[in-house]
Amino acid sequence: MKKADRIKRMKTPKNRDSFNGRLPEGQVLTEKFPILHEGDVPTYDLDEWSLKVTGNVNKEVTLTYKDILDMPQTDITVDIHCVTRWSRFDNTFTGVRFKDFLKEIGVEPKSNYVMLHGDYDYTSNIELKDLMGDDILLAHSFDGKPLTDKHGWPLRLVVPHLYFWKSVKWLRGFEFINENEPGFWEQNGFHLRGDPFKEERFSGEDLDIPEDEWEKKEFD
Ligand SMILES: Nc1nc2c(c(=O)[nH]1)N[C@H]1C(S)=C(S)[C@@H](COP(=O)(O)O)O[C@H]1N2
Ligand SMILES: [Mo]
Repeated sequence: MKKADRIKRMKTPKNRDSFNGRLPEGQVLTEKFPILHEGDVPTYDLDEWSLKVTGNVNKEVTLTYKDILDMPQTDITVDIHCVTRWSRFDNTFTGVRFKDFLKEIGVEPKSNYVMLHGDYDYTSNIELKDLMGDDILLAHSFDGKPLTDKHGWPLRLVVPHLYFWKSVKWLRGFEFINENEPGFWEQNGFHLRGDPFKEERFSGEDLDIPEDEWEKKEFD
């Protein structure tokens, strides 16, 4: 069964503790850290790695990994919520705040929408205003240690206030676009924005869903 269909058919968890509203409706708490993605885990030569900022901006920029590590660093401790119904509390990530990143590179956005790009060919759309909060991080570390390759090393985005499919692993680019266009999962049955506290899981349209990432369960 396809992913969105399968999640739609899952029983909504009952008698759940909402932890005073901290756990969104329809979610279950986990202490493990599930690993979920489409396709293969990339391998990198950091000398060849780059992060690009392109599209409707005052200037396009290409950054090295050192550029990122030289920027002001922030720790965040946040709850994360996956559309497949697991949530995990108190995850500590280290990296560069997106809003600090923009300032550091001197980029002025000329549009309000961003297509996030990750390897290999993963995309997710997001509104610029959803990137500007204090908790939005270009993260290289988890729990004080470099991210594992499966969790997105060398760099992943962390957008804790939206479902975790927006938190692009193996992040390679921010493309400023003029209209809000759907990324990979958003084209495949999932909501354009994805706020877990509003249960914005599905697009409501009847679309073909690609292979279920949840079939190959893995944790660490
Ligand atoms: N590049 C890339 N990033 C991705 C994905 C992907 O397939 N490719 N999957 C997303 C989805 S659907 C989820 S739930 C989270 C999972 O992150 P985790 O494996 O660290 O738990 O990564 C997101 N980021
Ligand atoms: Mo996911």
